[in-house]
Amino acid sequence: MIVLHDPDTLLHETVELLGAKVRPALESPIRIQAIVQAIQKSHHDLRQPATPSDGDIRRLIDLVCLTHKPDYIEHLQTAHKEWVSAGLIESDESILPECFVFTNGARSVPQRPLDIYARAGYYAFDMSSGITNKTFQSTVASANLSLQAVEILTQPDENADTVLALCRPPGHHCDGQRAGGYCYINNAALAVSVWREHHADARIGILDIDFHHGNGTQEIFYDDPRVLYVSIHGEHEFPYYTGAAEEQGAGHGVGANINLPLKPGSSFQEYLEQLEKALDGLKKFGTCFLLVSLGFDTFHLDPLGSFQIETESYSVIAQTIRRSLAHIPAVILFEGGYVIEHLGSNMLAFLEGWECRSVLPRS
Ligand code: SP5
Ligand code: ZN
Repeated sequence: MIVLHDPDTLLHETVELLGAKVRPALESPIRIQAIVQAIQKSHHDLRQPATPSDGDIRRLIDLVCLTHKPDYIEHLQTAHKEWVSAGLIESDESILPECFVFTNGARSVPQRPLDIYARAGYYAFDMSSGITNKTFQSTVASANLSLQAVEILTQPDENADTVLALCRPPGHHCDGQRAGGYCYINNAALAVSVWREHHADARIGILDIDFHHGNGTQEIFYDDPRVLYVSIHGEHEFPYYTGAAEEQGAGHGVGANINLPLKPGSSFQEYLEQLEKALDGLKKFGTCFLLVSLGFDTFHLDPLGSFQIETESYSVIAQTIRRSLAHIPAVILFEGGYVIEHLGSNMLAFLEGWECRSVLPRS
Protein backbone atom coordinates (compact mmCIF):
# COMPACT_ATOMS: atom_id res chain seq x y z
CA MET A 1 0.00 0.00 0.00
CA ILE A 2 1.22 3.49 -0.81
CA VAL A 3 1.17 5.54 2.42
CA LEU A 4 1.66 9.32 2.36
CA HIS A 5 3.12 11.25 5.27
CA ASP A 6 4.45 14.81 5.60
CA PRO A 7 6.48 15.89 8.68
CA ASP A 8 4.78 19.32 8.53
CA THR A 9 1.62 17.59 9.82
CA LEU A 10 3.46 17.20 13.16
CA LEU A 11 3.91 20.94 13.76
CA HIS A 12 0.40 21.77 14.99
CA GLU A 13 0.08 21.27 18.77
CA THR A 14 -2.71 22.93 20.66
CA VAL A 15 -4.89 22.77 23.77
CA GLU A 16 -8.56 21.89 24.18
CA LEU A 17 -11.30 22.22 26.74
CA LEU A 18 -12.03 18.63 27.78
CA GLY A 19 -13.83 17.55 30.94
CA ALA A 20 -13.94 21.17 32.18
CA LYS A 21 -10.13 21.53 31.96
CA VAL A 22 -7.95 23.18 29.36
CA ARG A 23 -5.27 20.60 28.54
CA PRO A 24 -3.01 19.51 25.69
CA ALA A 25 -5.29 18.27 22.91
CA LEU A 26 -5.67 14.48 22.66
CA GLU A 27 -5.17 15.01 18.93
CA SER A 28 -1.36 15.22 19.10
CA PRO A 29 1.64 14.74 16.77
CA ILE A 30 2.67 11.45 18.43
CA ARG A 31 -0.46 9.85 16.94
CA ILE A 32 1.10 10.16 13.50
CA GLN A 33 4.61 9.34 14.72
CA ALA A 34 3.32 6.06 16.20
CA ILE A 35 1.71 5.07 12.90
CA VAL A 36 4.73 6.12 10.82
CA GLN A 37 7.03 4.00 13.02
CA ALA A 38 4.81 0.95 12.53
CA ILE A 39 4.60 1.54 8.76
CA GLN A 40 8.39 1.92 8.51
CA LYS A 41 8.82 -1.55 9.99
CA SER A 42 6.31 -3.04 7.51
CA HIS A 43 6.33 -3.82 3.77
CA HIS A 44 4.23 -0.75 2.95
CA ASP A 45 5.49 1.95 0.57
CA LEU A 46 5.85 5.05 2.81
CA ARG A 47 6.32 8.25 0.81
CA GLN A 48 6.74 11.94 1.56
CA PRO A 49 5.29 14.16 -1.18
CA ALA A 50 7.61 16.79 -2.69
CA THR A 51 7.40 20.18 -0.99
CA PRO A 52 4.60 22.03 -2.80
CA SER A 53 5.61 25.14 -4.78
CA ASP A 54 3.76 28.46 -4.28
CA GLY A 55 1.75 27.58 -7.38
CA ASP A 56 0.88 24.15 -5.97
CA ILE A 57 -0.34 25.78 -2.76
CA ARG A 58 -2.44 28.30 -4.72
CA ARG A 59 -4.06 25.41 -6.60
CA LEU A 60 -4.66 23.55 -3.33
CA ILE A 61 -6.30 26.60 -1.74
CA ASP A 62 -8.42 27.21 -4.87
CA LEU A 63 -9.64 23.60 -4.68
CA VAL A 64 -10.27 23.90 -0.93
CA CYS A 65 -12.31 27.06 -1.60
CA LEU A 66 -14.73 25.06 -3.78
CA THR A 67 -16.12 23.71 -0.49
CA HIS A 68 -14.87 26.20 2.13
CA LYS A 69 -15.47 29.96 2.34
CA PRO A 70 -12.38 32.05 1.45
CA ASP A 71 -12.81 34.31 4.51
CA TYR A 72 -12.70 31.19 6.74
CA ILE A 73 -9.48 29.97 5.12
CA GLU A 74 -8.02 33.47 5.48
CA HIS A 75 -8.94 33.38 9.18
CA LEU A 76 -7.03 30.10 9.62
CA GLN A 77 -4.04 31.66 7.91
CA THR A 78 -3.95 35.06 9.63
CA ALA A 79 -5.77 34.91 12.99
CA HIS A 80 -2.81 33.79 15.09
CA LYS A 81 -0.56 36.59 13.80
CA GLU A 82 -3.31 39.13 14.53
CA TRP A 83 -3.72 37.90 18.11
CA VAL A 84 0.03 38.04 18.71
CA SER A 85 0.32 41.53 17.15
CA ALA A 86 -2.57 42.73 19.31
CA GLY A 87 -0.75 41.44 22.41
CA LEU A 88 -3.56 38.99 23.23
CA ILE A 89 -1.38 35.85 23.31
CA GLU A 90 2.29 34.89 23.17
CA SER A 91 3.49 33.37 19.90
CA ASP A 92 3.61 29.87 21.47
CA GLU A 93 0.02 30.05 22.74
CA SER A 94 -3.28 28.98 21.11
CA ILE A 95 -6.36 30.91 20.11
CA LEU A 96 -9.54 29.45 21.61
CA PRO A 97 -13.05 30.81 21.01
CA GLU A 98 -15.11 32.55 23.68
CA CYS A 99 -18.54 33.00 22.04
CA PHE A 100 -20.18 30.90 19.33
CA VAL A 101 -22.74 31.87 16.71
CA PHE A 102 -26.28 31.41 18.00
CA THR A 103 -29.61 31.57 16.20
CA ASN A 104 -31.17 34.73 17.63
CA GLY A 105 -34.53 33.14 16.77
CA ALA A 106 -33.39 33.37 13.13
CA ARG A 107 -34.22 37.12 13.23
CA SER A 108 -30.91 38.00 11.56
CA VAL A 109 -28.17 36.24 9.64
CA PRO A 110 -24.98 36.14 11.75
CA GLN A 111 -22.35 38.46 10.27
CA ARG A 112 -18.58 38.15 10.59
CA PRO A 113 -17.91 40.04 13.85
CA LEU A 114 -15.57 43.04 14.01
CA ASP A 115 -14.29 41.97 17.43
CA ILE A 116 -11.11 39.89 17.19
CA TYR A 117 -12.12 37.53 20.05
CA ALA A 118 -15.57 37.06 18.59
CA ARG A 119 -14.14 36.03 15.22
CA ALA A 120 -12.49 32.97 16.83
CA GLY A 121 -15.98 31.77 17.76
CA TYR A 122 -17.52 32.75 14.42
CA TYR A 123 -15.15 30.35 12.62
CA ALA A 124 -15.39 27.42 15.09
CA PHE A 125 -18.09 25.31 16.74
CA ASP A 126 -16.23 23.93 19.75
CA MET A 127 -13.18 24.38 21.96
CA SER A 128 -11.07 21.52 20.63
CA SER A 129 -9.82 23.40 17.58
CA GLY A 130 -7.27 25.89 18.85
CA ILE A 131 -5.17 27.81 16.37
CA THR A 132 -1.39 28.05 16.87
CA ASN A 133 1.37 29.67 14.83
CA LYS A 134 1.80 26.33 13.00
CA THR A 135 -1.83 25.28 12.56
CA PHE A 136 -2.20 26.61 9.02
CA GLN A 137 1.07 25.03 7.89
CA SER A 138 0.06 21.62 9.26
CA THR A 139 -3.46 21.94 7.90
CA VAL A 140 -2.18 22.71 4.40
CA ALA A 141 0.25 19.78 4.62
CA SER A 142 -2.59 17.51 5.74
CA ALA A 143 -4.85 18.66 2.90
CA ASN A 144 -1.98 18.27 0.45
CA LEU A 145 -1.69 14.59 1.44
CA SER A 146 -5.33 14.12 0.49
CA LEU A 147 -4.75 15.89 -2.86
CA GLN A 148 -1.58 13.91 -3.60
CA ALA A 149 -3.29 10.61 -2.72
CA VAL A 150 -5.94 11.26 -5.36
CA GLU A 151 -3.32 12.37 -7.91
CA ILE A 152 -1.41 9.09 -7.46
CA LEU A 153 -4.57 7.10 -8.25
CA THR A 154 -5.02 9.03 -11.49
CA GLN A 155 -1.50 8.20 -12.73
CA PRO A 156 -1.66 4.98 -14.77
CA ASP A 157 2.04 4.17 -14.29
CA GLU A 158 1.53 3.99 -10.51
CA ASN A 159 -0.72 0.95 -10.91
CA ALA A 160 -2.17 1.64 -7.44
CA ASP A 161 -5.81 1.08 -6.46
CA THR A 162 -5.59 2.50 -2.93
CA VAL A 163 -3.56 5.22 -1.24
CA LEU A 164 -3.53 5.94 2.50
CA ALA A 165 -3.02 9.59 3.49
CA LEU A 166 -1.80 10.07 7.08
CA CYS A 167 -3.67 13.34 7.42
CA ARG A 168 -3.25 15.47 10.53
CA PRO A 169 -5.13 17.54 11.48
CA PRO A 170 -8.14 15.37 10.59
CA GLY A 171 -11.01 16.81 8.53
CA HIS A 172 -14.46 15.27 8.85
CA HIS A 173 -15.93 17.65 11.48
CA CYS A 174 -15.03 20.78 9.55
CA ASP A 175 -17.75 22.23 7.32
CA GLY A 176 -17.32 25.07 4.84
CA GLN A 177 -16.80 27.78 7.43
CA ARG A 178 -16.14 26.33 10.90
CA ALA A 179 -13.34 24.40 12.56
CA GLY A 180 -14.30 21.86 15.21
CA GLY A 181 -13.50 18.43 16.59
CA TYR A 182 -9.76 18.96 15.88
CA CYS A 183 -10.57 19.63 12.16
CA TYR A 184 -9.79 22.74 10.07
CA ILE A 185 -9.99 21.74 6.40
CA ASN A 186 -12.21 18.89 5.24
CA ASN A 187 -9.73 16.52 3.59
CA ALA A 188 -12.50 14.28 2.20
CA ALA A 189 -14.20 17.23 0.50
CA LEU A 190 -10.89 18.21 -1.06
CA ALA A 191 -10.33 14.65 -2.34
CA VAL A 192 -13.77 14.82 -4.00
CA SER A 193 -12.83 18.10 -5.71
CA VAL A 194 -9.53 16.67 -6.96
CA TRP A 195 -11.18 13.47 -8.28
CA ARG A 196 -13.76 15.61 -10.08
CA GLU A 197 -10.99 17.44 -11.95
CA HIS A 198 -10.32 14.10 -13.64
CA HIS A 199 -13.83 12.57 -13.65
CA ALA A 200 -16.36 15.41 -13.62
CA ASP A 201 -19.57 13.37 -13.18
CA ALA A 202 -18.21 10.52 -11.05
CA ARG A 203 -20.41 8.93 -8.41
CA ILE A 204 -18.32 9.17 -5.27
CA GLY A 205 -18.88 7.28 -2.02
CA ILE A 206 -17.57 8.40 1.37
CA LEU A 207 -17.52 5.73 4.08
CA ASP A 208 -16.88 7.39 7.45
CA ILE A 209 -15.83 4.86 10.10
CA ASP A 210 -14.43 7.25 12.68
CA PHE A 211 -16.28 6.82 16.02
CA HIS A 212 -17.77 10.30 15.61
CA HIS A 213 -20.29 11.46 13.04
CA GLY A 214 -18.58 13.48 10.30
CA ASN A 215 -20.93 16.45 10.51
CA GLY A 216 -18.72 18.57 8.26
CA THR A 217 -18.55 16.09 5.41
CA GLN A 218 -22.29 15.44 5.68
CA GLU A 219 -23.01 19.18 5.58
CA ILE A 220 -20.81 19.86 2.56
CA PHE A 221 -22.44 17.14 0.43
CA TYR A 222 -25.96 17.16 1.93
CA ASP A 223 -27.68 18.26 -1.28
CA ASP A 224 -25.22 16.69 -3.70
CA PRO A 225 -26.73 13.69 -5.55
CA ARG A 226 -23.34 12.49 -6.82
CA VAL A 227 -21.68 12.08 -3.42
CA LEU A 228 -23.06 9.44 -1.07
CA TYR A 229 -22.00 10.05 2.53
CA VAL A 230 -22.33 7.00 4.81
CA SER A 231 -21.33 7.09 8.47
CA ILE A 232 -21.26 4.52 11.29
CA HIS A 233 -20.85 6.33 14.59
CA GLY A 234 -21.71 6.48 18.28
CA GLU A 235 -25.30 7.59 18.85
CA HIS A 236 -25.83 10.76 20.94
CA GLU A 237 -22.05 11.32 21.08
CA PHE A 238 -19.99 14.31 19.88
CA PRO A 239 -20.83 16.35 17.77
CA TYR A 240 -24.26 15.76 19.35
CA TYR A 241 -26.49 17.69 16.91
CA THR A 242 -25.98 15.57 13.77
CA GLY A 243 -25.82 11.90 12.81
CA ALA A 244 -29.44 10.79 13.19
CA ALA A 245 -30.75 8.16 10.76
CA GLU A 246 -33.45 10.64 9.68
CA GLU A 247 -30.79 12.87 8.05
CA GLN A 248 -31.00 11.50 4.51
CA GLY A 249 -29.99 14.46 2.35
CA ALA A 250 -31.84 17.44 0.88
CA GLY A 251 -33.00 18.66 -2.52
CA HIS A 252 -31.41 16.64 -5.31
CA GLY A 253 -29.31 14.91 -2.64
CA VAL A 254 -32.25 13.16 -0.91
CA GLY A 255 -31.18 9.54 -0.42
CA ALA A 256 -27.47 10.34 -0.78
CA ASN A 257 -26.82 10.53 2.97
CA ILE A 258 -26.94 7.46 5.20
CA ASN A 259 -26.38 7.65 8.94
CA LEU A 260 -25.99 4.40 10.86
CA PRO A 261 -25.72 5.32 14.55
CA LEU A 262 -24.79 2.60 17.04
CA LYS A 263 -25.47 2.58 20.79
CA PRO A 264 -22.49 3.25 23.08
CA GLY A 265 -20.92 -0.07 24.09
CA SER A 266 -21.90 -1.81 20.83
CA SER A 267 -20.15 -5.10 20.07
CA PHE A 268 -18.15 -5.94 16.96
CA GLN A 269 -21.02 -8.12 15.70
CA GLU A 270 -23.39 -5.16 15.95
CA TYR A 271 -20.80 -3.05 14.18
CA LEU A 272 -20.52 -5.53 11.30
CA GLU A 273 -24.28 -5.45 10.80
CA GLN A 274 -24.12 -1.68 10.26
CA LEU A 275 -21.08 -2.08 8.02
CA GLU A 276 -23.03 -4.47 5.76
CA LYS A 277 -25.80 -1.86 5.46
CA ALA A 278 -23.24 0.82 4.67
CA LEU A 279 -21.60 -1.27 1.96
CA ASP A 280 -24.99 -2.20 0.48
CA GLY A 281 -25.77 1.50 0.17
CA LEU A 282 -22.43 2.27 -1.46
CA LYS A 283 -22.87 -0.56 -4.00
CA LYS A 284 -26.46 0.40 -4.86
CA PHE A 285 -25.32 4.01 -5.34
CA GLY A 286 -22.94 2.87 -8.07
CA THR A 287 -19.84 4.15 -6.29
CA CYS A 288 -16.90 4.38 -8.68
CA PHE A 289 -14.47 6.18 -6.34
CA LEU A 290 -14.36 5.48 -2.60
CA LEU A 291 -13.11 7.65 0.23
CA VAL A 292 -12.73 6.08 3.64
CA SER A 293 -12.61 8.44 6.61
CA LEU A 294 -10.77 6.11 8.97
CA GLY A 295 -10.70 6.68 12.73
CA PHE A 296 -9.41 4.31 15.39
CA ASP A 297 -11.46 5.95 18.13
CA THR A 298 -13.79 2.95 17.64
CA PHE A 299 -11.09 0.96 19.52
CA HIS A 300 -12.32 -0.50 22.83
CA LEU A 301 -9.74 1.44 24.87
CA ASP A 302 -10.23 4.82 23.22
CA PRO A 303 -10.92 7.68 25.64
CA LEU A 304 -13.38 9.31 23.21
CA GLY A 305 -15.16 6.17 21.97
CA SER A 306 -17.24 3.36 23.43
CA PHE A 307 -17.38 0.53 20.87
CA GLN A 308 -15.99 -2.94 21.65
CA ILE A 309 -13.59 -3.21 18.74
CA GLU A 310 -10.18 -4.87 19.05
CA THR A 311 -7.09 -4.77 16.86
CA GLU A 312 -7.89 -7.94 14.83
CA SER A 313 -11.36 -6.59 14.09
CA TYR A 314 -9.81 -3.84 11.94
CA SER A 315 -8.54 -6.51 9.54
CA VAL A 316 -12.04 -7.91 9.24
CA ILE A 317 -13.56 -4.44 8.75
CA ALA A 318 -11.05 -3.54 6.02
CA GLN A 319 -11.37 -6.86 4.24
CA THR A 320 -15.16 -6.67 4.35
CA ILE A 321 -15.02 -3.22 2.73
CA ARG A 322 -12.51 -4.23 0.08
CA ARG A 323 -14.30 -7.45 -0.90
CA SER A 324 -17.62 -5.69 -1.11
CA LEU A 325 -16.33 -2.83 -3.26
CA ALA A 326 -13.70 -4.75 -5.20
CA HIS A 327 -11.57 -2.94 -7.81
CA ILE A 328 -12.91 0.51 -6.98
CA PRO A 329 -10.10 3.04 -6.58
CA ALA A 330 -9.94 4.28 -3.01
CA VAL A 331 -8.27 6.88 -0.83
CA ILE A 332 -8.11 6.24 2.90
CA LEU A 333 -7.94 9.42 4.97
CA PHE A 334 -6.84 9.23 8.59
CA GLU A 335 -9.24 10.94 11.02
CA GLY A 336 -9.42 10.21 14.81
CA GLY A 337 -8.03 7.60 17.22
CA TYR A 338 -6.31 8.51 20.48
CA VAL A 339 -4.73 5.43 22.09
CA ILE A 340 -1.17 6.10 20.96
CA GLU A 341 0.22 2.65 21.91
CA HIS A 342 -2.32 0.85 19.72
CA LEU A 343 -2.52 3.15 16.69
CA GLY A 344 0.37 1.48 14.83
CA SER A 345 -0.93 -2.07 15.26
CA ASN A 346 -4.50 -1.01 14.50
CA MET A 347 -3.37 0.63 11.26
CA LEU A 348 -1.27 -2.38 10.23
CA ALA A 349 -4.22 -4.68 10.97
CA PHE A 350 -6.49 -2.51 8.83
CA LEU A 351 -4.03 -2.47 5.91
CA GLU A 352 -3.50 -6.23 6.14
CA GLY A 353 -7.24 -6.78 5.85
CA TRP A 354 -7.51 -4.24 3.01
CA GLU A 355 -4.88 -6.12 1.06
CA CYS A 356 -6.86 -9.31 1.79
CA ARG A 357 -3.90 -11.15 3.29
CA SER A 358 -5.79 -14.19 4.64
CA VAL A 359 -8.03 -12.76 7.33
CA LEU A 360 -11.51 -13.99 6.40
CA PRO A 361 -12.12 -17.31 4.73
CA ARG A 362 -13.19 -16.71 1.11
CA SER A 363 -16.90 -17.32 0.77
C1 SP5 B 1 -11.48 13.69 14.61
C2 SP5 B 1 -12.13 13.37 15.92
O1 SP5 B 1 -12.15 12.22 16.33
N1 SP5 B 1 -12.61 14.39 16.64
C3 SP5 B 1 -13.29 14.16 17.87
C4 SP5 B 1 -13.32 15.34 18.76
C5 SP5 B 1 -14.11 15.08 20.00
N2 SP5 B 1 -13.97 16.16 20.94
C6 SP5 B 1 -14.96 16.25 21.98
C7 SP5 B 1 -14.99 15.07 22.88
C8 SP5 B 1 -16.00 15.29 23.96
C9 SP5 B 1 -15.98 14.17 24.94
N3 SP5 B 1 -16.84 14.46 25.98
C10 SP5 B 1 -17.20 13.34 26.81
C11 SP5 B 1 -18.41 12.65 26.27
C12 SP5 B 1 -18.58 11.31 26.91
N4 SP5 B 1 -19.65 10.59 26.27
ZN1 ZN C 1 -13.50 10.73 16.01
